[in-house]
Amino acid sequence: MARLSNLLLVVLAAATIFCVSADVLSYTATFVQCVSNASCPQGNPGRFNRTFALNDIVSPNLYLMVGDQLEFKLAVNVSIHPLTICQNSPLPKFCQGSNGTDVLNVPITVAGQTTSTTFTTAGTYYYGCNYHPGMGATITVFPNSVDSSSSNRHSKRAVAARFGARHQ
Ligand SMILES: [Cu+2]
Repeated sequence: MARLSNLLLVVLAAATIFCVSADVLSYTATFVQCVSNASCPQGNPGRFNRTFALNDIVSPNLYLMVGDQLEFKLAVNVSIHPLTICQNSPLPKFCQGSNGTDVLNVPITVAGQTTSTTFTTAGTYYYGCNYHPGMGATITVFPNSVDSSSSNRHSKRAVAARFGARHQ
């Protein structure tokens, strides 16, 4: 019986640590003007000169920790620009043409829609338009190491906060 309660304590402690370390980073996404070879992401088609903005910041790179959930809330209709989160996308595609196992969320096109993904592995990921290149940016997911509660983790968080993420 004592052994069982010890096990329960360990499980509870692990769950608590996980809850503390994992965040939901929620962004409101819009689709805005950008300037070719300046504020537009690499590869952006000149005929559009538009890209996604997250919390009014033009296509920011995002920084997350393993276990974090990334959530996009679309505030505008983007019928021909499905907002997608993906992996294995060569630059400057930012998810253009991604399908199958490379798409990590349900792409969204209608104002009011929400979509998300939870990152379980460290690495480089992307978000952007599923149909066109250069309409997104990179997502860097850092390993959630034992010492991740150190200043290193806080500095990564500070970077994320600078880009207006709302931590829940
Ligand atoms: Cu597009």
